[in-house]
Amino acid sequence: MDQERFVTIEEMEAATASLLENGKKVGADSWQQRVKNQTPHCGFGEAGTCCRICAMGPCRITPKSPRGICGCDVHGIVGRNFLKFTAGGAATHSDHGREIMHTLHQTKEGGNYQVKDPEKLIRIAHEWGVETEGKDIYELAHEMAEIGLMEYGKPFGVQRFLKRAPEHTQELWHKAEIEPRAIDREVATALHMTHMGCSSLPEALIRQSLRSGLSDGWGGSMMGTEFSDVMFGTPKPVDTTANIGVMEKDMVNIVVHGHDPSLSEMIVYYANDPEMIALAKSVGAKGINICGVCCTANEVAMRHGIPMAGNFLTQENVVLTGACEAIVVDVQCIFPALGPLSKCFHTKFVTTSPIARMPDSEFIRFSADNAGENAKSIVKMAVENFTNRKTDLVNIPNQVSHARVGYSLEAIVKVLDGVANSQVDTFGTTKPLLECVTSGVLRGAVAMVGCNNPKVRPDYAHIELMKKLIANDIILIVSGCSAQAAAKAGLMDPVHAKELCGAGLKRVCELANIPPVLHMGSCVDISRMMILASELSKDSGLNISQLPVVGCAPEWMSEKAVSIGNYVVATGIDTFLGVDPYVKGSSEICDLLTGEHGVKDWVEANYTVETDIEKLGDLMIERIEQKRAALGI
Ligand code: MSK
Repeated sequence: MDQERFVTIEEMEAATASLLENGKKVGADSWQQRVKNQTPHCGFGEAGTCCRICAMGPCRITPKSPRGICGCDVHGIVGRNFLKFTAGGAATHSDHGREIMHTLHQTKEGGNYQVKDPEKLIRIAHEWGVETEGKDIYELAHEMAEIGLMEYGKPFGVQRFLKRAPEHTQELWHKAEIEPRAIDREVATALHMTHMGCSSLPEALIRQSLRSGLSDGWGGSMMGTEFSDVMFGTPKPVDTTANIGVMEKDMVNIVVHGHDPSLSEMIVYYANDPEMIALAKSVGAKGINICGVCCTANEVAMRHGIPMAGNFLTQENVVLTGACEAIVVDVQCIFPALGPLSKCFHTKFVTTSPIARMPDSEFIRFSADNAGENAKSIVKMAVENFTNRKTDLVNIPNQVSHARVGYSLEAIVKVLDGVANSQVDTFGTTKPLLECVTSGVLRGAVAMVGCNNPKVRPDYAHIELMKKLIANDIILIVSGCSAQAAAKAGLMDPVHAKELCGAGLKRVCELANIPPVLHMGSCVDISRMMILASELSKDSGLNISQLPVVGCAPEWMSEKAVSIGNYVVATGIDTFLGVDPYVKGSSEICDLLTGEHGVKDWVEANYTVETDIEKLGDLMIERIEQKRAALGI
């Protein structure tokens, strides 16, 4: 396969168009068609002004009917909807983290799951005040898993990881009464508050939205990230490839999709099993090719250099190639459409989690106990399915970009500082990065995250904003489907992407041998960004809100993204959205989230919503320059 320097949006769209043609041959449905069927969307839903939390309604707010049957006004209704949305996202990320803790509890020497980064485990144990001396590493892992699981339901106190934040941030949280307590409690409290007859005061609903978001970012997600590193290894820079052309015509293609690395790690392991490779050859394939979609792609790319076939809105494309023997999924962001779509081809659609059951799939329940056995049987099923492939339906667009991924916090500090990753009790220092920013070589940083959304031309906002920002010497730290958009376009290519940068960022890329867009991982790994911001604050003596750093989710779509937005803002980072979070029906909620005297008074940061992508980029640059001017740099 030829690797291309840069792939344009138009080229990607042409590839998708040719895949949709493939689909037409077999009568396949597509999200593009379903968007047409669903348009126009319900105006009440879009404005957040429909209330269906009790059975007296649904109530819809109009100038003629300004209150629901219970008397709740539009601000209470929009605020409750926003909080429920947040709670859904926080529950989802945090449950992912919980699963990781259960897997950690099952680790054993020589078992399916092992401790691959004992130094990190020991470092966190010291942070949590757990004695490590004289303990077997697995004894320690199990003890830490139990303590971590208690964070979900402990009756008293606040989240352990909050202490990682600068003292000033902790004080703001305390003063605003938004410190998250037990992780599950913040989700339960949110659902209690939004029950009929409880909270309808906008300020109270938004405070709990921040608190529930914080329970995710500084609780469940952080747990998921940190202990995935402990079990599967802390990511280090590794070279890989991205875009639909990573699928191989002559190989068995297994696509892993979802979020929890506990599944994908085992699939990757068994795809390398000599017995499975021999089986693949015996059915006429050259071997087994694993590639990823969505955050699972990020997880296995960062740890094993597994190619990334696509992101959220290209998940159907992998099946449309006609060359996908199996698409194996766990949880979150999986289109139920994959079931009927797979039936149009020879593809096996394999679901593995009781959390994400779907029609038209083969369900192979995956757990830490049976992980090895079941992963092997899934790989075997895919290999045996190769002979069912219809060669006249195979269409793999030749689009592949080179990408360097794997910039965990530890890796960023190391590449920019030369600090060895072997230090047990510290991350090293972010001072070299700060010096680049203070001197103006870099103007600042943008943390770009989140999904695709058909409301935005897919990947366009991610890619065009990134190009604009790097041309202005602003470094990008990215995760989730935003990361794959960058990788597909060639913006993580360490050799060529620097050509798109301003002179300062180009120099940094050359000196550190990094791409200008740093891949920091999956959705839960936005917690890594929170720790990076905290370290920058501590190393500089500045508050997080003073740093020339902003967050951005230009194409977001999920409840998780709203939870993320809330914890990023609550951490003191101004956040820019390209899609409205169903709040425009309430001026009071909009003022609280985006005004000068709402959340900004509590946590020193707020939201900006701008659907014009060009303007969104200008606003981010303007905000970064304002922060620089305020610091006199
Ligand atoms: S997978 S939440 S579409 S980033 Fe994490 Fe992508 Fe958004 Fe899912």
